Amino acid sequence: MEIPIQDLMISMISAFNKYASGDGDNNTLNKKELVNMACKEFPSLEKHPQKDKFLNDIFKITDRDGDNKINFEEFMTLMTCMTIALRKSGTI
Ligand SMILES: [Ca+2]
Ligand SMILES: [Ca+2]
Repeated sequence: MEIPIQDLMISMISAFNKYASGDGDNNTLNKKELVNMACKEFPSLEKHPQKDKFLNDIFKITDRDGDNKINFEEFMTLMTCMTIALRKSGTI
């Protein structure tokens, strides 16, 4: 099924807004919000043998400016890297 790219972009923005709004700051994901997003959107993570360490590492790598929050630009960089990795893996 073809999904227009514009719809995918809107979905990314909606997902970020949804998960970022867990605390008082709607413009960033804190670690808990990122973990919540990852577990809900990527259910296969539950089977990861080192899920907590993996998610901690992802948070550290994604937080490029080191302010302990993930802004939308950092979130999109993560999504881009994951999409490239998924394509490289050959599973799609
Ligand atoms: Ca937030
Ligand atoms: Ca940051």
